[in-house]
Amino acid sequence: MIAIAPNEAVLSAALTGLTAPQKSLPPWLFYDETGSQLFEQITALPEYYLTRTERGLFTAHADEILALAAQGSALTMLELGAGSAAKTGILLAAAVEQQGSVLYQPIDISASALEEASANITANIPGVIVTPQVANYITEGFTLTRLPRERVLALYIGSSIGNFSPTEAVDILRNLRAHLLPGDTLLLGTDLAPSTHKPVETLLAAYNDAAGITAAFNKNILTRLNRELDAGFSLNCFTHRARWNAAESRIEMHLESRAAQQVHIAGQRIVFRAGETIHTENSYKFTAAMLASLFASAGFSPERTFHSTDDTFAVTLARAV
Ligand code: AVJ
Repeated sequence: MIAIAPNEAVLSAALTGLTAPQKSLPPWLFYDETGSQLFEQITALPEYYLTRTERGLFTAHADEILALAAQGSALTMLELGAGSAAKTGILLAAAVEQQGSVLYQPIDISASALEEASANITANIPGVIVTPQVANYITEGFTLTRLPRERVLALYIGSSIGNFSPTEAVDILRNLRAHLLPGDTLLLGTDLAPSTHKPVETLLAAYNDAAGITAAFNKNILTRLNRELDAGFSLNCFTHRARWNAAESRIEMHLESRAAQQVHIAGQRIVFRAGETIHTENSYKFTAAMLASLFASAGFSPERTFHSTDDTFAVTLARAV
């Protein structure tokens, strides 16, 4: 076998996370080619209501969202964590309808997902000019191209922001805000906290589907570390777990070690007790108060929130102030 120098970001994330008292891995590690494909499969699962609910909101309100964002100007669209950009097509098609053509600047950590997104959009929505950027928008930053007299509509949809703690989320939106001018807008998609009409069971099922796709998505992080860091995890020695953490208002995904075991990464021994977990993801679920505080802290003023008819998911248009 040929030794390939490991990706430094992957190695350092793995060592940092797996040597802490509560072992963890950052969720961006999910999105290698297989992980991005598994996530696409998740978005089509009956239990995973988030994607189809947000798509319904875009279908119902695209024109109103764009009119509010544009205020009579033309728009350019930036998207953080675009992935396959399947839902974005609805907004892009509406923008082409309104202004003839639109510059679309998707950013994603997965090159394969972005290539697919660009090819799909270019083929299916003439009038969209796509300028993809492969980047980890958290650690690397990104560039925004601004055309004369155009306003920017930044998309951060799919409840991607839910992966981050409240302070990290503020930092991400502040950093985005720094790229924008007053009058530009952010469209933020957020999954909502449990309520009388949204039982916790609905949330848990969305992260522990009957077909086992979410379990495969979670375990793929170990497959990736085996491949890229020669880690030697046995996948069947770990169980997928989804938990509701009410105090933090988040779903947590963990990989639970079924037995005492150890692996080695770059010469470092990682020891697991039976029942010990690797915390792989947080998925925050938002209340109105959480949303209000997030926007206020990041320099945005929310102008309109569109709730799904079942009130499980919301998209908010907020203006940079
Ligand atoms: C892409 C972060 C929005 O938290 O719902 C799906 C990722 N994890 N199933 C989410 C995910 C497990 C997803 N986000």
